[in-house]
Amino acid sequence: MRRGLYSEIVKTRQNADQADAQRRDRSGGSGFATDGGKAVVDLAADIDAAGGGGADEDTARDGGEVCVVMPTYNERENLDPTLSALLEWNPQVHVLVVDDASPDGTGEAADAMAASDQRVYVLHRAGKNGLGPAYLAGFDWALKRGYATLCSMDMDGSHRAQDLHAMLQVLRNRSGIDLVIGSRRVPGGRTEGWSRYRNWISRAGSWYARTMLGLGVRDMTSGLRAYRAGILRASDLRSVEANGYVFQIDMTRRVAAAGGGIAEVPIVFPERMRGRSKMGAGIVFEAMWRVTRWGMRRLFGRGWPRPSAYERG
Ligand SMILES: Nc1nc2c(ncn2[C@@H]2O[C@H](COP(=O)(O)OP(=O)(O)O)[C@@H](O)[C@H]2O)c(=O)[nH]1
Ligand SMILES: [Mg+2]
Repeated sequence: MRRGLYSEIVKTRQNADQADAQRRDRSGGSGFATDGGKAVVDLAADIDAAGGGGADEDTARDGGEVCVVMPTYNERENLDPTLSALLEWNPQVHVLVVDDASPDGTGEAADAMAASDQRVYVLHRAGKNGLGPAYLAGFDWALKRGYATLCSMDMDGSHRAQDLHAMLQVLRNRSGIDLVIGSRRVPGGRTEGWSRYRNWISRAGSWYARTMLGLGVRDMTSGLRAYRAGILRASDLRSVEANGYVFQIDMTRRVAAAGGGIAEVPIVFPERMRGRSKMGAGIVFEAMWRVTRWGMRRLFGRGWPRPSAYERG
């Protein structure tokens, strides 16, 4: 078992200071500890194969229950290695590739994989329309088909199959958890191949979102996640407007607002090896203004700016 694995369970409105205090209280042993009714859990006991060999018998219990939604835009060369590793570590999951008519033929390559592997499905969309809408279309597809667990994962090699395996074990073993976030920002989690500057920007962004939204989650923008279907159904996805990676922040606050329990499990996040990032200045700007707007509304009341349908409801 990997040492030092831990996570925090973050309940609605628990703030970052409380989470820090709780983490200090915990003396580093495994098992379960509580502080003032708010649970802080060492999840190492739930993760028995992370960092080890391939899939174990636990994954067999996923049995067609889990759908991993993977948005793609120009990821043809990443498709085969990423899906192979995913299905080797998690042989019972199903995968939905959501492709926005990639010019490099990712969609056709995914179709070919779907034809030879019954666990793989492809959703074709008309054109590049952003990460948020791609995830929403994928979640809608999977919820309609009755999957109990829906995951999100990038197709660029930055999200490791073994980390998802560990996260699914936590979701399966902890009944109070509705969302498991693969986190670069809890002990044991890290990025690889990032400059100090990029790490700083990423940390500052998560700190800003955490503070503005009053949530204790350390890695707000991570896209490697596992949700229980029920919490997604309770989170009114129709009103989501977020387009870029701020989608992940929006989903975090919606799960918290719906009363969902959130756990962060450490992951290693290597830089993509092939292809190009689609992140640009517009996506960063969108994250800034949306988080600021949500935070202002939280801090100064529901009247300003005008609430969206979701927030009114
Ligand atoms: N369907 C779809 N997928 C996208 C879009 N933008 C990014 N992706 C995919 O989302 C994942 C993360 O994107 P990436 O460019 O790596 O973002 P970064 O990790 O923030 O640099 C990758 O699998 C991309 O192919 C989009 O507009 N539509
Ligand atoms: Mg990436």
